[in-house]
Formats: sequence, C-alpha cells, structure tokens
Amino acid sequence: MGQSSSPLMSPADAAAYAKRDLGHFGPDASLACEEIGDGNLNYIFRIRETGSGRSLIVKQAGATARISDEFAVSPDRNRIEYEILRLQNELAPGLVPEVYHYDPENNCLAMEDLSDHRIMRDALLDREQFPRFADDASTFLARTQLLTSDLAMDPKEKKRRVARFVNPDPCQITEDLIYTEPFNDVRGRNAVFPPNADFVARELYGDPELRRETAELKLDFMTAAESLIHGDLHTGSIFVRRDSTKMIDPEFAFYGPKGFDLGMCVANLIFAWANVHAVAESAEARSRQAAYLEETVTQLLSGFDEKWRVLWDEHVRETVASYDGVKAWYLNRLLADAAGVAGLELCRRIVGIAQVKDMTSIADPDRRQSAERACLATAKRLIVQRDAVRSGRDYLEPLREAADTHGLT
Ligand code: SR1
Ligand code: MG
Repeated sequence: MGQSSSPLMSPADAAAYAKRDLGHFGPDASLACEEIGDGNLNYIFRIRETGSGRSLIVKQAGATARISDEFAVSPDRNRIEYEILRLQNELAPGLVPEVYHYDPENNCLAMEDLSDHRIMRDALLDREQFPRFADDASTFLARTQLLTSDLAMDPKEKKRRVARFVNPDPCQITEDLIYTEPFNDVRGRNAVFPPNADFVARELYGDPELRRETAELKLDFMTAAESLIHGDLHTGSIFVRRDSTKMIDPEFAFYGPKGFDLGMCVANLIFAWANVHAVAESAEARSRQAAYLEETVTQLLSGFDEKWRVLWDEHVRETVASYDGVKAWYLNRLLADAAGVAGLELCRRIVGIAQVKDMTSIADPDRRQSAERACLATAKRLIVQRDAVRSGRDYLEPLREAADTHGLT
C-alpha cells in the first residue's frame, strides 16, 4: 500500500514518468504537460502528445492536503481511488473515468483524460444544462448504494471490502469539516462571511436542537458501514457533457451511511439554484436555469427511488429483507440520511474552510448574504426534519420558502 510520501512531481517529471514508467507514449513522443489541479488535495497532470493529441491524466497524492499542510492525509487515498473506480465501473459502467494504472511507490494513478467534459459546478455557474445528468446520477447512486450493501452482497465478502476501504484520514476531515466545525467553530478555522456572522452564531452555533441532530448524524457517519460510498460527491467531483456524466475523485470513499452521496449531490444543486437567484442576470435566464435545476433535483430523487426499488427486487437476497415493511423502512432511512447530509453540506460549504464558488463568487454583499441565509435556513430544516424528506419537492419547498424569507427571490 502506498503509505509513504514520495517527492511531488513537476510537469516535466510527470511527462517523463508517463513515457518511461507507464509506457503510454512511444519513446520518441513529443509531450506537453500542465498541472491542472484546482481541488483541495492533489496534483493533476495532463500529458498530451503533440501531433496525435493522445492524452493521459496522472494524479499524484501528497502526504498533506494541497490547500494546507494542516491536513495530513495518507497517500493511501490514491489506492482507494484506483480500487473504487474499477469497482464503480463494474457497478455503473461508463459513469466513472477509466483508470489504467496505480503506482504505490509514487502515489500516482493514471486515468482517462476527460478534457472534453466540464466540471459541473463551473458549467452550472455558466448556466449550462445537462439533460442526461439526473438519469445518469440516479443510476450511479442507486447501483453503488444498494449493490455494495449487505442486502445485495455476500456478507463475508462485504466485510472484507469494508476492511479494504478503511480510509481514516479523509474520514477525519469529513467528521471535522462537515459534521463538527460548522456548528461550533471548535477549531477556530471557520470562515464566515462577516455580514452573516451574527446569523451563523445564532442559527448554527446557538441552536441546541440542531446540534443534537448533527451529533446523531455524526455518530452515524462514524459507525454505519452500510454502503461503499464515494464520500465527496459534490458538483466539483462530477464531469459533465450534455451526453455524458462521469463521477470523479472518490478518494474519500469508505463504507459509510447509505444516504451520504445522494444528500451531498442534492446540496450542491441547491447551491447552483441559490447562485442563479443571487446573481443579476435577465429574469428570463434566471427562471430558465432555476427551472432546469428544480427539474434536476426532482428527477434525481424520483429516478433514484424508482431504480432503487427495481434493484432491490432483482438483487436483494438477505432473508430478513423480505419481511413486511423492511424495504419501505430501509428506503425511508436512506432518504432521511440523505436529507441530513444535504443540510450538513449546505452549512459547511458556507461556514467552513472548504467553500464553494456558487457562494463566494457572488459579488454583491447583500445578494450573497441572502443566498447564504436561504441555504442555511433550508439546511436546518433538512437536518431537523429529515425524517419527512422523501422527494424533490421536500427539498424545494423549504428552499423556496427560505429564499422568500431571506430576500433571495
Ligand atoms: C482539506 S480537504 C477539504 C475538502 O476538500 C475535499 O474535496 C473534501 O470536500 C474536503 O472536505
Ligand atoms: Mg475532490
């Protein structure tokens, strides 16, 4: 396993590595390489052969996070990413990048170049629309959730898989940044937008009921080895084209709560919705994009529900799962988990250190204040009332109400 830290590559090193060690290009190939990573953790090299245009991505993991040495993160996350991408490609073919090679010495993996796709967060901020996304994402989420669970796997094989995907450092980041710090700033590293400081102090740090619910969710995250989750499925971890969707960057993967990925994905669509309302554009453009996002949330939830029920009928072999009421109980728990995680993700991306452009790029301070408050108020309802959240409408109604209350719409 790639545990030790190897030197970080320069673009020239990465090009030489692709030619010499990966044998991906001929010995005389003329290569151009740039480092294109803009995430919080890793270094991403795109290597292109001049002339033929053939290309490859090499992703290298360092021993600390790219954004700050404060986060020690074992490079073993690179192995986890390689193994889960291969597995996800079997479970949900075509919905993740193809990986070619894993190198534990250099903590690198080599994979398909998806330069003909865009990062979904950026594309949504440019008001692009992706008609395949809800269908693809609901397929990915339903299949990876159910088919990696005890319900559809041999229980011993599932336990071996839990062991292979133990991922302590990324999990600790999630526990701290998503579950703990947004609700008390215990480490003093939150980055609250100053006009919302009193609002956050009152509504998040000062709400005992909310904090109790987040405690329950956190203990669930730490103990519920239910499904092999992606673990970081926000819109910066999704590559899109109008006709294609690829889930990338599953380095936070581990066996965790069954609704986690669905909830994180929905939260990030809500951020795009809030941005559309906050940023001054034509009323027509705004309502067109908001309608697309609402439809996407609705179809994501309904598509997930339908596909998941079919998968259950086809794949679940666990005896107790056939008892009356178990299917409905399990799905309701999953959807409640998802709503709770959506609420947590909305809070942490506004209050914590890993923020999102959907909010930070809103130039007008009053609009940003309103957008953040609308998202935080929605988040609180999703967390506290998560047992009642089942459908897209159950996300969108509180969102529209909060947007009205806080002057966003
Ligand atoms: C220190 S890492 C901060 C965030 O970036 C990753 O993409 C995860 O979302 C993590 O929470
Ligand atoms: Mg990432």
